[in-house]
Amino acid sequence: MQSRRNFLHWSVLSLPFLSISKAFAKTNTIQKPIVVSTWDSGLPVNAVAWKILKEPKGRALDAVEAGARSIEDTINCCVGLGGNPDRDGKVTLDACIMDEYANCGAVAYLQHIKHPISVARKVMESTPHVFLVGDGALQFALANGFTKEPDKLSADAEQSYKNWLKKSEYKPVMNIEQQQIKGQKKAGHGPFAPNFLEDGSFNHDTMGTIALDNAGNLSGACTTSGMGFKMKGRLGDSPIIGAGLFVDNEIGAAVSSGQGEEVIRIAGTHLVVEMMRMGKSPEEACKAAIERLVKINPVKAKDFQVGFIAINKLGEYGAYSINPGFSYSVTASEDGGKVFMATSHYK
Ligand code: SD4
Repeated sequence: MQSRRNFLHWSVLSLPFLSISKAFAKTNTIQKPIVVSTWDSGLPVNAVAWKILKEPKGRALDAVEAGARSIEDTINCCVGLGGNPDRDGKVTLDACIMDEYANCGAVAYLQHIKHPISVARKVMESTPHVFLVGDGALQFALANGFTKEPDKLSADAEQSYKNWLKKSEYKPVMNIEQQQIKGQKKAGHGPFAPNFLEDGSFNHDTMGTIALDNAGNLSGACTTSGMGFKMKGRLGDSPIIGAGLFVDNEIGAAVSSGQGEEVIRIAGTHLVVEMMRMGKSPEEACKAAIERLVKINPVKAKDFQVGFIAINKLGEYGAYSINPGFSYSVTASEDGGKVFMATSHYK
């Protein structure tokens, strides 16, 4: 591992293939540490990650896991046990994590466990596998000291599910802008605000976090309860390495949020990282992946949302989405971080 590290170190110093923004080119500095998360609800997640990242030896992997755990603890429509259930009323969780050595771990269709991201890390670190699902993932979690939580919906999720049952129609609602147009209450895009809409519909709010630490290493985490009212057994992109999350320590990291089926179709985050490898900036790389999606499905793309965020080895970051409304949070100093709106393909 040591020799790979050295190689990575030198490959960063001689990065002619990465497009370096003017600011960075001028000072020749690398912006690190830095953490970037999906949505504005990512700001408090970043704050948790930052506590680790600001330490000289703070590791990006620990930071992104801690951030993900913090939102799994909250009631949020799309992350953790407080999230929306599937159409049978069961909350099933998906998560994955990836480190600087291309180690990765994932769980999906996991029930009763508060911190799927930590189970994913345990899969990564103590099994010969990458991905455990369903009962097997639960069994593994319990055998490794995770507590089985009761099968109970949060109050918000229960209300949301009851409303949804009135029509029982699977219809993902795009994020904030459309909802505001419809005159519904603004979805919970404040830090940790619940994310349910009055009519029982829901918002995209998977938490994806990518970070570059002081040692110049990248890691990422992605955690979600998936699309609310999904079919039993459905997985989205979030737990799939290369779809919901991808990290290549030589190049960069990317994570997605939105309609998972569409992201899987293009191996979305892998594509973003490969675009950065070819010389695109993080935003250009996210844009290229979004354009791929739109090209595949120009008619339907107006009606669904996908957003990517990315960082590269220089700590440059960027995002892009299909439709307006995809926000992301960036923290690179003690100042508490900033929320940005991603540029979108459709305006
Ligand atoms: C999924 N990508 O399950 C997730 C959902 C999501 O914000 O991102 N919600 O398809």
